[in-house]
Amino acid sequence: MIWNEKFECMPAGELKQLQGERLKKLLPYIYNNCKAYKDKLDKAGIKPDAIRSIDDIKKLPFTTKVDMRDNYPYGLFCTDQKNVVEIHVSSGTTGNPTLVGYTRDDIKLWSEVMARSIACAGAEPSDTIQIAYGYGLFTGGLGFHYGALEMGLRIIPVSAGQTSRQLKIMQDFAPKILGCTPSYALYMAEEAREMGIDPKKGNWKIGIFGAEPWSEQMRTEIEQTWNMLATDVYGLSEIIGPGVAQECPNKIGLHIYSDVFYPEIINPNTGEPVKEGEDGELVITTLTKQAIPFIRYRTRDIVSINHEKCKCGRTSPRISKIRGRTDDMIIVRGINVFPSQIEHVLLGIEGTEPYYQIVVDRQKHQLDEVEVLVEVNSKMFSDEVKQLEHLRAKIKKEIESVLSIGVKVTLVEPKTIERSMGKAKRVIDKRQM
Ligand code: DLL
Repeated sequence: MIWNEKFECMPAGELKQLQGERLKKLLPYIYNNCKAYKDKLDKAGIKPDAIRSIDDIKKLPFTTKVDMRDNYPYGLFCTDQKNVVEIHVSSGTTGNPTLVGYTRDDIKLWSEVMARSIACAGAEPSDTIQIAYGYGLFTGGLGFHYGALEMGLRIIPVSAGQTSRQLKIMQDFAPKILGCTPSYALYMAEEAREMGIDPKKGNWKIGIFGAEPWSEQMRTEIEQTWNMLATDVYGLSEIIGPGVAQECPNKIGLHIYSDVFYPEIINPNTGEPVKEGEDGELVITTLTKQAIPFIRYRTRDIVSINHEKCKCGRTSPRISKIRGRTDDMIIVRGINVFPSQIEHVLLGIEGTEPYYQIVVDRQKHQLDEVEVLVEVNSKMFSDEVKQLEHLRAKIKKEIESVLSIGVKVTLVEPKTIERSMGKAKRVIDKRQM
């Protein structure tokens, strides 16, 4: 079903007009309410009235994760904190996390776009949804919750983890819609088989999977294993959380809600737009958000875009599945990990060298495993085993507290990690997706 036909199927000309009007309103709002944005626009020599239509968006400067870090925690807010009703954080590159906030209207917007997404996947208000995305500072659980509530689905808010409990719930309440990361869907199927449960025998209709990259092969495997239609949902905390774009059952790209999240695809090196259909970095402007609106936010996700009307009737443009990132961020069990976060920890610990490698692996149908290889200096290496073990435990504890996931830490002898003449290869990703 189409949740909001007016906006999702709006004729191209009308949509452009609406986007232009929204952008024209947004500019004075950010200029007058946020010093960081005002400074940015002044520096670029742009006054809010320079924006007359959506095409003028190209005159505006980009916003990046660095802006978020430099203005942490509240510098990019355009509203008083008393109007902020919820905050979420996700991993930043070093030190500070990325903080995002929502006003009551922002939560309404989030509910709306998530309802559009759940409906776009093919759910009906009478369906039951099992939400196995994490509830908490991660936006997955609550984002799905708000959307399902808006649509009127029956919600089972299990959150992520506790797999045997998830499986019991599936058997007892026979939900039709499953929301979780694609890798967790495969892991749960494996556990089900081990417990003698046939995943095919559920009452499933649709899965809504996202928060990490996944391939067409994974899709086929999930669809066959669970006997359901597997659809892709995309989003990022900065923009709203999940609900930025979603596949319909035709599975030919993710519909991006461009009446509220205006997309551009640029060459990440030049900042210039790429041709329709070519890969580039997705840049998003939030046209109606209040707490922290984003002007031309560089997502670092690589996609292509297609503006043709879809067979489902929606005119909202479609982005391809995420093909990669322009930075070195990896996603482990749905959590964003930047190698620089690990580097930051190591720099603060005596006895280690700035040489390390992160090995990510996934045995078939198991959860991702992370091993961090850390080179120790020669003085440390000649020390007692007890001391080395103490160092290892300390590194493990600190990395785990920064990343919020379990890691294995292995200390290696001085000069064993390959030196590089160019960009150091910090991450070895052995996962087959
Ligand atoms: O992952 C929001 C989300 C929750 C999306 C649940 C979908 C479902 P962050 O933690 O801020 O937000 O991570 C955002 O995750 O920039 C992408 O690199 C990646 N990502 C999100 N969805 C997909 C997807 C949530 N469907 C970052 N395919 C984004 C590939 C994805 N990568």
